[in-house]
Parts: sequence; C-alpha cells; structure tokens
Amino acid sequence: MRWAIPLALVTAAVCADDVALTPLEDFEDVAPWVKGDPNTDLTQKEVAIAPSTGRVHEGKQSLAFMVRVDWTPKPGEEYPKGWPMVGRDFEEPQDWSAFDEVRFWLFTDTKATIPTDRALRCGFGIGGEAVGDDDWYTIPGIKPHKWQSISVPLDPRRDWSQVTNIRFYVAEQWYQDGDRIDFYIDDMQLGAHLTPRIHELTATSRIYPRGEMLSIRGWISGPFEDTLLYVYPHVPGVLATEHAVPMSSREISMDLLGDRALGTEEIEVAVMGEGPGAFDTRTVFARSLAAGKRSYLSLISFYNPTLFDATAEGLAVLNDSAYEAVAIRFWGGYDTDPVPAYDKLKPDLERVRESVDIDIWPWVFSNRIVGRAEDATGHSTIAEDWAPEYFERIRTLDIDDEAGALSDLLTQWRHAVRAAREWGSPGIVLDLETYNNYKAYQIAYVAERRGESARRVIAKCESIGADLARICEEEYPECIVWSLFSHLERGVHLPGVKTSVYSTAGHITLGFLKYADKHGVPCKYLCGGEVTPGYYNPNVEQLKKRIADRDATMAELLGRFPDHFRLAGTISPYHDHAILTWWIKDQAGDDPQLKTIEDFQPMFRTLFDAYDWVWIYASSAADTQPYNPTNSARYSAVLNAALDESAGETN
Ligand SMILES: [Ca+2]
Ligand SMILES: [Ca+2]
Repeated sequence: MRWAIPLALVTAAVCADDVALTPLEDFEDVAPWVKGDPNTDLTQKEVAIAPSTGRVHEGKQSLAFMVRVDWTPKPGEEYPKGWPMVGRDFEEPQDWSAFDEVRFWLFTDTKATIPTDRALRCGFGIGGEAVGDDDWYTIPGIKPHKWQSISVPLDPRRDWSQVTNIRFYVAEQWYQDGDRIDFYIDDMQLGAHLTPRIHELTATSRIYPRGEMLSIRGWISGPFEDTLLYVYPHVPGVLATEHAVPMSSREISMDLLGDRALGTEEIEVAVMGEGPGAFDTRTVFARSLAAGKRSYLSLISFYNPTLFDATAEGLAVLNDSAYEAVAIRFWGGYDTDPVPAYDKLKPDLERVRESVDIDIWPWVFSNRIVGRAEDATGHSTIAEDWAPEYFERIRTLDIDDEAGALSDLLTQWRHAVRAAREWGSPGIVLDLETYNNYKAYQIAYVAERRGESARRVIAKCESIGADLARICEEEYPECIVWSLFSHLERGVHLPGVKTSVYSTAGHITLGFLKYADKHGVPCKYLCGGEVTPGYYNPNVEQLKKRIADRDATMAELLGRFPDHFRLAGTISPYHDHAILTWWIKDQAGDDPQLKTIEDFQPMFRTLFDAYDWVWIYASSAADTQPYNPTNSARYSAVLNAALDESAGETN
C-alpha cells in the first residue's frame, strides 16, 4: 500500500487509533492567548485567562479559561447574556490541509451543572476570517474533574491551507446566573488519519424523476489516494451487486442510474484499499421510489367541511378535481363537547360517505389534551372569548388523563379509525399541533409545569402514541395514519436523558412507531412534511434542497422503522401572489418567483417525484377557496399535469 503521507508527518507520533499526531500548542507560553471577542468586546468581565501550573497534562503548564456567568446588565453592554471567549491568532497562516482533526486535553472544574447539549465550543478561523456560524464544534460529553481527550474533526469539505486563529467560547445562557466554570486546556495536537474514514454519507432518489437515479453523497477524511469506494445497494430479497469507483478527492459522489437503483432500501458504502478488508464502512437508509407510480394527492384544509356540515352539494366540486382524498374534521381543534357514542355519528357518517366519490379521511386533533396557561403562546386564531374551562383544567398536557381530556381524545380517535374502516378509507389524519400552547411541545416546559421528570413526560407521551397504535390494531390494523408533521426531524439532548429528545408531539409519534413495530401491526405512519419541506419554498432548487436534507435527517428513523414509517410531502400553493396575506405573504414577499398557480407546476412535479403521498394545504392566507369551481378547475389542471408527468403518463 502506498500512502501519500505528507512530509510533515514523518516524525509525527502514531497513536493507537491510527492517527499521526503533530504538536500544535503546548501552552508553555500563553502570551498569544487573549480573552474576549476581538470583533466585539475584549474586556469581557466574565472571563479571566491565566497559565496554570496546578492542572497540567503536559509540560509545566496549561491554559486556564475561567468563566463567571453574570446575567446582570452592565452599562454600555448590549447583551447581558454574552459569549465569553478565549483564542489566539497565528502570526502566519497555518497549513492544516494534511490533517483531519485537532486534539487537545480538557479538564473542567466546576460545581455547576454542566449542560449536556452545549457546554463549550471551539472553532478555527480561515484566511483571517472569524469562525463561521456553522463551523463551531460543540464539544460533547464534558465531565467535570478529570482530564478528557477531545477530538475536533476538520470538515473535509473546507480548505484548511490558511488557518489563522483558534477560538473557544461558551454562551452565558447555556448556564445559570452565577455559575463558575474553569476550563483547563493543554497539549493541542494536529491529527492525520493514516487510513480513510467515512466522515459523512447521505443518499437520496427523491430529488430526481421517479426511477431515474439514486445519488450517494458524502465525504471521507484521511488519505483518498489509491482508495476505492464500493457501493452496495440493498434490495430486499436480492443479492447485493457492487459498484466501485476510485476516489479522486475526499468527496463521495456516485449516482446509481435506473435499474441499478430500483427497489433499493439501503445503501452500504465501503472504503477499500488494494488489500482485503475495508478501512471503513457505513450503511444509510435510502428507499428508491417506484417509477411510473402516481402520487396519492389529498386536500387537507380548513376550508374543508366538518363531518357535521359536509353536504353532497358542497363536496361535489372534488369529484372532478385532482384530489384522490379529502380530510374531514370530526371535531375541531378547540372542540370541548362531550364525545358522542359512535352510533350517534352513524347518520352523519352515512350521509358524508355518499356525498363524494373520492376517499374521505377523518381528521383528529391532539390539541384536545393541551392545557391553556397564563404564559401560553398559542395559535393566533384563538379568540378572546374562546371556551377555556375545559382546557384550563388541564395541567399543561393531560398525559395522565387527570382532566379526562386524554380519554376524550382516545375515544375520538377510536371513532375516527372505525369510521375510516367502515368508509373504506385508507386511513386517518392526525394533527399534532398544540394550538392552545406552543410551549407544550417542549418536554422540559411540560416537565417543569407538571413537576415531573423529563423522562416521565417522554414515557407518557410515548404511551399515548402506543395507545393510538393499539386502537388502530383493534379497529383497523391496516390504517394509514397521516400526520401533518412527525416532529422527528431533530432531536436535542436534555440533562438526565440519554437518548435524543424530541418534542412532545415527536414522542407521541415515536410511541406509535415503537408499538406498531413491536406488535407487527400492518399500519403505517406518514410524516406529513409540514416542518420539512414545509408549506412554502420559493423555488424548485430550495424545495429539492429541503427534500434532500430531510432524507439525511430522517434516514436513521426511516431505517429503524422500515415497515411503518414513511414520508409524505406538502405545499401551500396560491393562484395570485398579489392577494397573499399573513404568514404566506411574510414568506413570499412582494415579488416572489411563483406568481400564479401555473408557476407551481414544477414545484408539484418535484413533490410528486419525491413522495408517494402529498397533501395540498389550501390556506386562507392565500384566499385559495378550493371549493370555488373556477379555482378548483384551475388548480386541478396544474396538479393533474404534474401528476401525469411524474408518473410518466404524458405523451
Ligand atoms: Ca503544557
Ligand atoms: Ca454577562
């Protein structure tokens, strides 16, 4: 094997994990290190720095970075909760392009609780620039009172040939007022990987026409010369075929075209040299979409009638529309009436089923269990005189059914699932928006308000999700649950909880998926996409970027629940940009690229290529009026053209 090891590394020490280390900073002279943010404030009273001979990992001294959190506003200070910082500038730019990581030793001395998500960040400035907002590295797993070896990866997509500074900072708001934290830093080294490693890997087929291709993107660290990238698309029940390409840079870029991508559920990537055995392997979930398949299109809108006011006359326009489905509210998001017995609904169920030819999906709101609080931030449509007694009884979120709201929700859910089965509908729509109080999404807020641990709130939310899945199992096992959003895009870390923490809605989703998986219920759960790709994107490029980003962030959970978890897409189109108001006006601005409904055809096409299920959110903010026959015909013409194109049904 011939590795192109840079000359600088010839004398470097090779440590056990296949990394050659070169000294960078031993802190035996701390004169180059200064406190404060050179761009804003060098005085920072919250910070002191000093050489330390008491806590040393190497040589005679280390650097002490001492932070005294102080939220009290001071004269002339713009931000009382500031960003205590320490750093050094190099006299000459340093060439780090041969290296893959920076290592150092860290000793943290404090009586304060060290936040588990963010406690200390570090970054490196290039070409005289400050560290970019996206380039800060959050040092994970900091423990007090011991020396820890820290490794900061150097992003292989960046040019590291002109490094000009090193910075460390904390944000005062990560801590509590009055907290004292002393960080000791010693023995910084540059590390070069002796063998290639996979730094990042994503795969998606969704941003291309159906069946066309699957793209694999990513980066390796370490040497790329003389390496081959092996890609194995895993198609269930089929022996994996391999595709190999030599690496010509650290960037992974491989496209599997047509048949080679068909039916793929997972991509395994291996970085190989000339010898046997892989240097590194990684598997990423990537389901390729079937060619020639037509997306299932639903209209989910507050223009839709409810179970109790829907009429054949009102719904007739949908019979000739592009929609295969419509969502009907059984009870509104703010409904507090006693839930009727199922038999009482029967006349309405029969009348509505006979009123329209397309699929009807019952639509249920989990806001029923969200309490109203003085400090609530709720949906802006909540009226002043809106009946509060029911919701004021609820302690933030009725996870223990103390107010009976959870029982009411589960009864509504059971009725709706049963109705979907009796109607012959594919499933039901779940709206997890906490309209009464957006703070009720936060596990920490709910835990604090209820005086319970975060872990207990998470377990209770997951138990609600499990109840929803169990009711599907009992009433309609094949039911598709189409959530408007799943809230599984991004997990955070909370003190005392080892795994990723999502919102309360996210944990209801997770509870559903876990139950369905464990009990082999043949139901499915669709993440609707209200969060990503979101209702509004300004153009196809932005929409495709968000679709690819979503694949990257969701791959792990899609791979964990391959039989149950699916992605759906959404969009909130409009026919006249000049009449936009409210949130959609805020996003589109005065001169959007998308001006008329006809301009949306490539947007629709992109969504239909990306997802087997797509819903149109017809908003009142765009005065869409989907039940106006003229509007319906105009929207449907564009939607049908895009559906035909995506399914390959055009001539
Ligand atoms: Ca030292
Ligand atoms: Ca301060």
